Amino acid sequence: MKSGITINVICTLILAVLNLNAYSQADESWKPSKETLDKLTGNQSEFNYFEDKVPEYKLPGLLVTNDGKKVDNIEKWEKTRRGEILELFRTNVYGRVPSTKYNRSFKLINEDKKAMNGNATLRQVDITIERGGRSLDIHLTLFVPNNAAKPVPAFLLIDNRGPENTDPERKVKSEFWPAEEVIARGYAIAVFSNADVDPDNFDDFKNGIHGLLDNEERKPDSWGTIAAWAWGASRCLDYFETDKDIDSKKVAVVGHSRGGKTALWAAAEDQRFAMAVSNESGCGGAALARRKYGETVARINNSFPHWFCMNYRKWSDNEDSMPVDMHMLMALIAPRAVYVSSASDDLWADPRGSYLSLYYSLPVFQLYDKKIVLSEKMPPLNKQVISGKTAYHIRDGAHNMLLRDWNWFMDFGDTILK
Ligand code: GTR
Repeated sequence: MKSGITINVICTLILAVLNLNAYSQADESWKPSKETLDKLTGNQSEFNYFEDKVPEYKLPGLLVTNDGKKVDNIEKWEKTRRGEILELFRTNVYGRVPSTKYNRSFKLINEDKKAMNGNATLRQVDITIERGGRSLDIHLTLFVPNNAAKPVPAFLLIDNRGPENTDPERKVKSEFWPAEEVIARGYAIAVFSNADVDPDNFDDFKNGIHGLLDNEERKPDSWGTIAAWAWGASRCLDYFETDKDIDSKKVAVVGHSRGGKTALWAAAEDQRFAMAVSNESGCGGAALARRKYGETVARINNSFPHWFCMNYRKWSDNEDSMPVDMHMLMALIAPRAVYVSSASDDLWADPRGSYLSLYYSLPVFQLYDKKIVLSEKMPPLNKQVISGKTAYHIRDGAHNMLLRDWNWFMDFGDTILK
């Protein structure tokens, strides 16, 4: 009898320990698996993927003006520092949109009030940008839920993958733009192709919107292709302002990878966006440049010479002299909402550096809401972290944007946009 009790107690203890382990393992801070590291570093990669090889760095001050004055309230942030940082990003990273005048018009090309088996209304709208007899069309596809009180909040995807992910007829479905699932949760979902605004190749800025709006010779701070795509997202928002079914004050701009870099810049430049979602955006997006982990500034300038302004090349192998780092880009979105997400195998995009960028931007979010706090520790795998207007997750798996990511975006959206 006695030994029965002892065995019971031992079993209970073992179970408790196992349980504890299961719990603590699930909640452990994410770090790259050995397998992933081996795969990436097997051939002696020229890029760093090891946390202990990240150099020491000092981030530029968020809350000190260019002439050294302390910024300790919302007024000083909004009147002085925010504008300074925005200018620093225009000059040194993405470039400046020209002030060229143009005409903009919207044309409803197709409407189907019984799309998605009657669950949604489809609208296809051409946004025409015209100047001096030449023009360019941004083709916007929009689904609005039929069974939801209007106006509804919306997710707008900057699509960098191609039309097979965004079929308006819904014959082909893709998790990259999971329209049915977003509609089921009471949001409108929209998309435009980045290539409509500017083709994703280096042609000396002759084609796309650059060819239409650039006047003079290009300058070191003339807009690059990411700035052009971000500008395109704002033109879609112009349309939403005219569509009575859409709550244009509650639009989240979403992007993956190069699109994720663009989503952050779009929300920084255009304060009408209520939220930015930056999925696996990495270098030139969410990831802190000074960590030099995965993709570097030199590498991105070499591989994609059209994405940034020419001044950005000054920071190739010279990240520590750059007057900004990406925590300042996050801060430009405050007090609006920002979602950063990563994938566990996608070390190229530096998950840790992307999270830290959000973390180091918090002093600005906290000017508006002291209750916003995140731990400096990396969040666990597959567990969303939300604090006020900031959110993060790291999903297991490869570089991609999946329904699982979207579900987390919408969970956060429910706390911000509804
Ligand atoms: C990669 C690039 C990344 C990222 C990615 C993508 O080749 O190095 O910065 O933007 O493309 O957009 O899929």
